[in-house]
Amino acid sequence: MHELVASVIHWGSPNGVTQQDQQVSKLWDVTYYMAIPLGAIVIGLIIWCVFRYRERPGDERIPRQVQYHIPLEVLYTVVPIALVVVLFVYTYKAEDAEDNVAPNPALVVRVDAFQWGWSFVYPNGYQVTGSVAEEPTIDSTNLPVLTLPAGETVQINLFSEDVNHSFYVPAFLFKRDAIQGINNSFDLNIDPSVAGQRFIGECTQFCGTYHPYMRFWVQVMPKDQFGPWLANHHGLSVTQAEG
Ligand SMILES: [Cu+2]
Repeated sequence: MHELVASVIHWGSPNGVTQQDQQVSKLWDVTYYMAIPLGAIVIGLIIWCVFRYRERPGDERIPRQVQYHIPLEVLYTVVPIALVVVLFVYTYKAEDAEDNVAPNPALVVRVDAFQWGWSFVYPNGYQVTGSVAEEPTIDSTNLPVLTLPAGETVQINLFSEDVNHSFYVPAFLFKRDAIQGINNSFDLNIDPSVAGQRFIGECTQFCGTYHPYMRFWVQVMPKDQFGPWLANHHGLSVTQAEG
């Protein structure tokens, strides 16, 4: 409950935990800093006009008709264009930060989305597959776990085995669609300060009956522990039912 309250009173964008999401966070902030004064001006003008220029009893004059007020027209053309340009620049920067994959990632993980679950495959053959149980429950915490190191470049190669799904981790301020036949790649550099924590992930493309249960955990591991941990799981295959 206190998390819900904190998220409501928190100012600005939620805090992301990856290097890539910094630009997304900035875009979010800029949008709010522009939208709030703009909304205040528009709503303020409406309220002012409604009261100041309302029709009074017995007053049937038509108000003064204004046409071709050049300064006003320039203002309401230039201001929106400027706002859109600013949003475009920040959007471009955010997209760019997410889409640029580093040439030499420290780790590459293949992620397959399917109806209904996830499979995570590591370069040494370690594979985690979690699928929704016969009778899933939304409260389940028994979800497939994607374990990732903090402080290193991790490349995710995202695939779908059937219909369209979407890989979404709210704490990364980022999601990407998983589309059959397409390899969508992206990088994650998770902040070392969140090592040891886990974050919920979910599918955000409606993909059929059990779509809402298609969730997973991202477990963040300190960089030095990750290597030995992964070596320990060499060639292992873990299957679990969630729910
Ligand atoms: Cu899905």
